[in-house]
Amino acid sequence: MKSAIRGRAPLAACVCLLTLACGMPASAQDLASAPVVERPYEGMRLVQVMPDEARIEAAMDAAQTVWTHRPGVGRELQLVVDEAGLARLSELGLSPVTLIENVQDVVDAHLAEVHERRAQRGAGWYDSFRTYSEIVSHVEALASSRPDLASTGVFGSSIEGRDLVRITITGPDQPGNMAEARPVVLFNGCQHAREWISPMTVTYLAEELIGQYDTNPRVRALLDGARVVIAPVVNPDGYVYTWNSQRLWRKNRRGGYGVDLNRNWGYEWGGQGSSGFTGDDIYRGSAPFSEPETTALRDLALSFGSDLVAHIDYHSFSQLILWPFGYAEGVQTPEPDRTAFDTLSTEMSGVMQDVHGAFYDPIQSVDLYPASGASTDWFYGEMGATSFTIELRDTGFFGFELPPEQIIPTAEENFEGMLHFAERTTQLLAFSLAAPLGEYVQAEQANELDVYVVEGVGTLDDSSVTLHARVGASGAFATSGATPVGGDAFRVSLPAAACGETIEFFLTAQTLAGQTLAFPSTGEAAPFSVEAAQISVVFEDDFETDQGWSVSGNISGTSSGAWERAVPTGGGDRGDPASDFDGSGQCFLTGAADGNTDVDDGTTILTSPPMDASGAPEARIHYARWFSNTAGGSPNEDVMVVEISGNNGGSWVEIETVGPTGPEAGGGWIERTVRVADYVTPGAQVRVRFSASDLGSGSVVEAGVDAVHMQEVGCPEPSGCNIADMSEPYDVLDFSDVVAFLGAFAAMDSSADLSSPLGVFDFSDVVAFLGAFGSGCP
Ligand code: 0X9
Ligand code: ZN
Repeated sequence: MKSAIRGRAPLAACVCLLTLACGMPASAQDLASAPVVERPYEGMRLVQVMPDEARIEAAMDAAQTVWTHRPGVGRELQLVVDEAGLARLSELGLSPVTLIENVQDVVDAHLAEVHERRAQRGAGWYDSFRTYSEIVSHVEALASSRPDLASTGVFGSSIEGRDLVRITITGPDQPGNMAEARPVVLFNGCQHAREWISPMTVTYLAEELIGQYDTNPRVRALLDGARVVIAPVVNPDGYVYTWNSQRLWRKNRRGGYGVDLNRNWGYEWGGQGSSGFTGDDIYRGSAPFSEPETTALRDLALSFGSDLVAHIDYHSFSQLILWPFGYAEGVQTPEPDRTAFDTLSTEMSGVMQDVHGAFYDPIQSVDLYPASGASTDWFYGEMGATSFTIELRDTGFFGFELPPEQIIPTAEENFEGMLHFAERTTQLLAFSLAAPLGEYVQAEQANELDVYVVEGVGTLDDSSVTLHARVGASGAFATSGATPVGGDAFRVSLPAAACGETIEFFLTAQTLAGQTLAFPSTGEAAPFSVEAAQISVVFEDDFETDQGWSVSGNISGTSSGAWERAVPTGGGDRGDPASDFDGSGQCFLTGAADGNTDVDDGTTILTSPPMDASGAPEARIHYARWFSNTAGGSPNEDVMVVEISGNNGGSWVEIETVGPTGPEAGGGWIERTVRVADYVTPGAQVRVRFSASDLGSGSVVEAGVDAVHMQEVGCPEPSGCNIADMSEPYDVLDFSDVVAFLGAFAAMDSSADLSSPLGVFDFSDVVAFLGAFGSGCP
C-alpha cells in the first residue's frame, strides 16, 4: 500500500444559498448559529468494501473521502462515494455495501442537533460544539478568571489572518521554582478541521486544570512543577470552513485546495502516506513547513527549547493512542523510548477506560498506517519530546458527527489520560490516592490507606515513602514508614484517634537523587484531613453471594436486559461496563451476556432485601451505579431511577434519576452516598431499588449496580454515672451538671425529661434530678 488515506478533497463548488453570508468577510461568517450553507454530500453514500491488496488503492481512489481510520488489507474500508465512485467499486468487483444512503442527511441531522443544543436554555458550554470565535473567547475568559494561573497569547496567524491562540497554565512563581524555569507540555487541537471533538476536548483540559488547581492535589502538584500550553485550534481557517461551508473539510484553506497540516511537518517530510496532489486529502504542501499554521506551532515549540518535554496532538476519530514513529513502513523507534512509549500509552489507556469504559487502543502510529510529515514524528524526532497523537471518540459509529452528548465523557476520560501523561513526563514523582479520601475513618483504631507513587522523570527511593500525621489540628506531625504492596502502591497506617477527633496528614517520598516531594505538595501547610468516627456496617453486598435481591418489572428474561447478577462479559463496547466496580468480580447488570442484551421495551427493577437501620439514625447508604444510553440509533431517551423505602417497599421516595442526558448517562461507575434520614425514617426495613427503563425506541440502555452498603456513622453520646451527671467532667456531680439540667429543662430538651409523665417538663423531673444528684457518683 503506498498511501493509506487517499481520496480527494471534498468538493469544490460553493452553492451559496444564503447570499448574505457569502458576501461577508470570513470573521463575520463565524456566527454562533451560522448554518452550513453548502450541501456537498447530497446523493453521496457511505459504503463498505473489503478489498484485497491489489484493489485497495483503486478502491480509495474511487472515493470522495475515506471514512475509515484503519484502512488495510483484510479490514473493512468505508468510503464516501458519488454515483461514479459507486459504479467504479462495482466494476472492481468489490460489491459495495451501503451503510448510509445519503451522507448529507447525516450531516444535516447532526448540524440540526448541534444547533438545537446550542440554542437550548441553560445549555452549558460543553453541551454542544463551539465555533472558533467562541473557543477563543472561552479560553480568554478562563485566563482572566485566574490571572494567577493562566494567560493567553497569539503565537501566529493563519493564511486567512485568524489568530492562532494559546493558553499557558502554571502555578504562581515560588522561591526556587519560577514558572519560567518549569518544563513545558504542549497540547494542540484541530490540525484537522472536521474533527470537532478535538478543540472541545483540549479546551476542557485547560478549564479543568485551572478549575481543579485549588482542590485537586494532583493538579496542583502538576501545575506547580510544569507549564501546560494549550493551542485549541491550530487550523482556524479550516475549522471555520467546516462550520460555514463544507462540514467534512480536513485541511487548511491554502489556495482553496488546502494543505493537510499533519503531512506538512518537517521531519521525514514528503514520504509515504502523503500526497503531492493538491486535490488529495493528504496533500503535504509544497515544502516542509510551507504553511503558516505549522510554522507557528513549530516556532512556539522551539521557543521553549529543551524545556519542551511532551506533546499531544488531538484528532478524531478511532479511539487510539498513537506513538512515534509513523513515517514509513517498518520504521523502528529506538529503545529505550519504544518501550517507554508503549508502557506510557498502555497506562493511559487503562486510566481512560476507568472513567467511562471507552477503550483507546495504544499502538505505534505506523501500525495504523504510515504517514510522513505528521506532527508527532517531528516533536519526537526533532525535539526529543514524548509526543503522542490521540484519536478521540468514537470508533466509527458516528465518526466526525459525534453527538454533542459525548463531548463531556470524551473530555473527562481524556482529562485523566492527560493528567497521567503530564505527570509522567514532567514530575519527578507523582502521588495519587488509590481510593477517594472519605470524610470519616474508624475511631479508636489505626486505619490503612493506599497511595500510588508513580515515577515520572525521577527514580523513587522505595524506602523513602513516609507518612506524617497528627491527631488534632496543631502540634508536631509524627512520621512512620510505608509498606510497598505491589506495583506503584504503598500502604500507610493513620494513627488511631478518639471519636470526633480530626486526623491531619501528608506524605513525602524521595528520588534516588535526594529530592523530596510532598503530597499534597503543600505538605504540612495544608495537609489532608479526616474525622474519626464510629462506623458500623449495617449491610454490605459486593454481589458475590445471593443476599436476597429481587428482580421485577415488565420485561422478562435476561436476553431483554433484565437485572442479572454476573461478571461483566460484554467487553464494554455497547455502553456496558467492562468490569464490576469494586473488583470482586460480580455485580448486577442489565443482561450480562455479550451482544444485544440491553434493556428492551420496558423497565427492569432491582430491589434490595430489607436493611435494618433501626439502631442507626445517621445511616448512610452507598452504591456504585452505571448507566449508559448513548449508544444505538436514538440515544438519550431513557433513564434509571434510584429510590428508597423506609417501610419495606410499601412506598418509595426518589433518590435520583440518572439520564436521559448528561455526562452520567454515558457510562462509567459513579459512586453515591446518601443519608437515609434525608429521605425516610431509618427503621428496621429500609430498601433501595434501581429501575432501568428502555422506553424510547432504538436506544441501547445498559445499567449496573455494585458495592451496596449501609453504614452508621457517629460518636456515641458521652454518658455520665447517672441521669444527673449531664456535663463534663463526667463521673463527678458538680455545679456544671445543675447548669446543664436547668438549661435543658428550660429548653424542654428530652435529656431533662427525667420522670413520667414523659413529654411534660414539670416538678417531678426536678425531683428526679435532685434525687440522682444527691445520691452521688459511686
Ligand atoms: O492521518 C492522520 O493525520 C491522523 N489520523 S486522522 O484520521 N485524524 O487524520 C493520524 C496520524 C498518525 N500518524 C501516523 N499514522 N503516522
Ligand atoms: Zn486528524
